[in-house]
Amino acid sequence: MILQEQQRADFNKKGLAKHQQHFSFLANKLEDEGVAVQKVVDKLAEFQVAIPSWALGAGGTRFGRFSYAGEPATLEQKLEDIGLLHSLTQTAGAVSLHIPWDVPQDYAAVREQAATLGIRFDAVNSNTFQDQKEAKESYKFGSLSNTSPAVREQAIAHNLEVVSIGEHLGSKSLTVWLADGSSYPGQHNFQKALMHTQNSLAEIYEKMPADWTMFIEYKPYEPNFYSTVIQDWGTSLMLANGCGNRAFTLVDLGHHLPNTNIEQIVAILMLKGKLGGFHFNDSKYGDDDLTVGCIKPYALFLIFKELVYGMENNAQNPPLSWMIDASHNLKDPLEDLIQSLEAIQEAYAKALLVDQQALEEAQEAHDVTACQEMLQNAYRTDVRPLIRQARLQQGGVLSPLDAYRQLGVRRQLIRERGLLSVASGL
Ligand code: RM4
Ligand code: MN
Ligand code: MN
Repeated sequence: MILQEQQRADFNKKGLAKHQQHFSFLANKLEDEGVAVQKVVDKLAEFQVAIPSWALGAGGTRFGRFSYAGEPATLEQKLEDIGLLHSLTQTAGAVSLHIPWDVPQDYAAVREQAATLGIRFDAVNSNTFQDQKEAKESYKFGSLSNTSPAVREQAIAHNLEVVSIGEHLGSKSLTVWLADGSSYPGQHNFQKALMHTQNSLAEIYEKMPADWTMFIEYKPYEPNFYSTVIQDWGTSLMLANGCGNRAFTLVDLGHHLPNTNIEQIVAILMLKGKLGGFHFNDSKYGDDDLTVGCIKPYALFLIFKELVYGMENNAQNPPLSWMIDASHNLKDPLEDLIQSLEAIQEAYAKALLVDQQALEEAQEAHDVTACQEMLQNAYRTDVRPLIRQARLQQGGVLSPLDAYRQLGVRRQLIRERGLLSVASGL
């Protein structure tokens, strides 16, 4: 299914006058306060977030998985869904493939389909947290950190295969997330596990093409419950430094212990030029993978404030690879992704409203109250007219969720794919 330009334009007609009224009211107010509104709108229009190839179907929990009617059964259908999402929001112009869940059969065809839909291939992700059919070695006791050289070799070879798949598609980076760790005291020699991981990552790094980057993800616990080899950003940074200047840390919002100050982590990594990737989701307790912004929108804004500061001040840090890493267990995956993209744009827009120079002056004057007020004022602004304006400018729709429902997208997908289609992935 493809949404035609005309369908989007017809949808927009209904809300256009109201939008223009809201936008000009907000734009005037912000311009009076010294905000360069068009610049903010352009930044919002440019911002693109990759969708993981597994996110178009239902996720699951360790207790079960309930497929979502009409979910995509093939990579082509997954790309089709991202195309729908992108045509509505104009913010999902990239896909992040997870291998071996989504190995393309026909590279040329997949490349062409993505290009037609305006989607580029962002980081490719390896998977050494599950055993693959007919694999010689098992990852039950770890992959890149395993005590067995044969297992480590298999895991290294898999990562390199993922890189070569990515090369066919124009990807330029590899994301490594390891489930490696231990569940019982005494099970692991912490030092050896880290050393093996460092050496394995270095081997992958050395063999990647010279224009590729590596993102190293960390996570404090789960699936192991006593220790994780790459448990925190410090360990990830250490490993990235050990590999070289094309290896970076990846921050996944759900991969922190409760109440961790993620914005500070982001700031320090960008200062060091070492923040490469960023995964969005939200959580109440652990790595809950809930819709972005549904639980802690203010925390997300504070994180974005540091991201914006870093993007404006830290030339030593590369442009980031953004990805939504949320799992959809209850809601329509496409609706859930629309909500996540909206929350990301909202937090980003609010962060762009912060007058960084005035904030710096207040910080230097030790005017704590003023500092707090500046952040809260930006956060309390209803920025949705700016986001709608950015979408409109790019050919998207004013309200993606309403358009999705009114145009009957899911109904049409069910008609095409049936009620019982099953997506590969989580
Ligand atoms: C992990 C991690 C990775 C994601 C997998 C599926 O928790 O967040 O980024 O690719 O899940
Ligand atoms: Mn992640
Ligand atoms: Mn995760």
